[in-house]
Amino acid sequence: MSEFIIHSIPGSPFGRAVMATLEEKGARYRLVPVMPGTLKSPAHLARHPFGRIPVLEHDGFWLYETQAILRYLDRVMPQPSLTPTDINRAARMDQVMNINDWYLFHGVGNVIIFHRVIAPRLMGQAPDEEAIKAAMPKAHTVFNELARLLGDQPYFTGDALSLADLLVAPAVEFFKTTPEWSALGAPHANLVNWMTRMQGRPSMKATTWERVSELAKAA
Ligand SMILES: N[C@@H](CCC(=O)N[C@@H](CS)C(=O)NCC(=O)O)C(=O)O
Repeated sequence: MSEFIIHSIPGSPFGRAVMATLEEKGARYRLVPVMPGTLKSPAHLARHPFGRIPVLEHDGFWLYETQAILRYLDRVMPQPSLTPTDINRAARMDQVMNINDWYLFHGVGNVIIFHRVIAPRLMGQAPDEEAIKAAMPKAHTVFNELARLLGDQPYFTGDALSLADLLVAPAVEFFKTTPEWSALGAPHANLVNWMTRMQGRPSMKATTWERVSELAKAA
């Protein structure tokens, strides 16, 4: 199997989901770091016309959109499978992945995590407390719903890890580092235990911001 190349920026939860999936598959991959501030450059727009990350390159095949990338990886390397065979469980996986993209990221993660983690760390900016406060009602709905869907299962689709866990965990891990976690995540013991389970997986340990920054420096 030829090497997988990921164009991404250390710290991106979407990029981490791709790398964690590759780790779960035991695949050989290489990070090509995209420099922050160059997402709208002609060079990057040629890879991703919407100017985002991550982008996957494999055997001359180029692909962007994290869900499409994760499903591609699961098809091209079928073992271990990260998609349930049961139709209802597979539908649940798809649902959780869309909750990640539509509700956890848009208006919640891209506000709270941006202002609480990314802007202070990368741009030296103080958090915009008003923006964070305004995002909290939607954030509560998202975390309540994730906890409800997880229920008493070890993973979102049952006993086995799926692409849903790998997409959501990098985003939720960021929340754990914020003061908002005490209101959003901590009240849900099942979500807390799931996060601990995910953070204990070698795939997550191999793709922390620090580890991916080291890969970027070595590239
Ligand atoms: N729908 C895209 C979303 C990717 C995305 O928004 N990535 C963020 C980084 S985590 C990004 O590129 N942000 C740049 C920007 O908003 O300009 C996917 O699933 O890949």
